[in-house]
Amino acid sequence: MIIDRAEVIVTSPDRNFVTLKLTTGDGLTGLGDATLNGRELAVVAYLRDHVVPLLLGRDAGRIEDTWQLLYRGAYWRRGPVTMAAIAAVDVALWDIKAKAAGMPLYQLLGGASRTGLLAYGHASGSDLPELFDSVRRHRELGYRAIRIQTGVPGLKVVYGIASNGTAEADALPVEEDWDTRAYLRHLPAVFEAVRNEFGPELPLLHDAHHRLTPIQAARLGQSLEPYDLFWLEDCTPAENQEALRLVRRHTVTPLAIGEVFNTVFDYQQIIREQLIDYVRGAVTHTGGITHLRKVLDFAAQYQIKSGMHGPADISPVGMAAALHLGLAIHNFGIQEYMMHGARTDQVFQQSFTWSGGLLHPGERPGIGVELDVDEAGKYPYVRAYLPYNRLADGTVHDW
Ligand code: CS2
Ligand code: MG
Repeated sequence: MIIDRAEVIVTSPDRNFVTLKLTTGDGLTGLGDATLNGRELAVVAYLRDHVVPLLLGRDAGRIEDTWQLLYRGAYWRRGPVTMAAIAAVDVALWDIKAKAAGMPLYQLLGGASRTGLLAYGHASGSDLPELFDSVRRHRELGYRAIRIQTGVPGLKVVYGIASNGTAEADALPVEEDWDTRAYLRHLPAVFEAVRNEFGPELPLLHDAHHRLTPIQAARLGQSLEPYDLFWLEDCTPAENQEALRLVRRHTVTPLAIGEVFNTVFDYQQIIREQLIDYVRGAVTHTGGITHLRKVLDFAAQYQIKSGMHGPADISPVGMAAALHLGLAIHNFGIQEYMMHGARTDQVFQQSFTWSGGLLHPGERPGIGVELDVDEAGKYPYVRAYLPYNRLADGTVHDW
């Protein structure tokens, strides 16, 4: 099982995806997702220029050793670009190992701890009727848990609508507007209306997307308590971990954090002090199966569960890796699941199933995803950025 080919494939069927494909001398292939939304080509360069030369000739079976070599051997540690590249190598190696064993990856990770993974989707609308329609559509699609995002009176856009970025060759980031006080006034009434319409059973989630100060987050968590949220996500910018102590003192609304984290070190304080309830890390952005598993095992000691990031900018390869890990661990909480577009599903042939609101990675050996290189070649990279926010006075704000 010597690695003798490593290709970095960039394709943009519905949006940009970066995939690492490793091939061994005996013909086994493994895929890893290296997509970093809006910064895709930085990971491509890191892989092609710095990582691929280290992989050729190595034993594909030595997953932990390869991980440590790429992490420690670089000297410059952590960071989203590095960790996305390491994640892609790691998942590709697990894919190869599981194929060599003739097993779906979750079996190598310890076997299934459940029959399927509860998943949530994104409902959004600029006003209540639009939001209710979106919730109903998600329920028709089978979702048994739903994230609620809504327009705020006076603001131009609704955060939470999936976008593929601006698909023009010379695209620049879109500017959005933000007003925290208007948002805090508006949101509790939205959740009250959703609860009245859809009843007490439906698990509801909300993402504040790093926009609040600690005291604003504390107030929001408190004001949403009557509506029994499954979680409030990214209530404050995650860099300031101590901020969560203040939030926790004031609210029992469960908190989810971590989609922009890359390593266990980012979680050290918030797990040890039990400042969160769900770990939002994605396999793709947290150093792969090898590293995210360590984060989740650490979290398990504190009854903190997984809530892996699963937006459409994580490719089907990254999603498949998440499903195998989520099926195997004991402390699975929920999986975010936004369906990919039809072109993406043609480029990436997948084995996962979606039934009764539950995801399952399927029984194909490996992670269960194959990349159709000819299809991928039809969709070249398109420059695309995430949007950013400005307040009414022009100040740049967290998006
Ligand atoms: C969001 C994401 O899914 C989520 O919770 O926060 O849509 C996020 O904005 C994007 O994945 C960024 O790439
Ligand atoms: Mg989020």
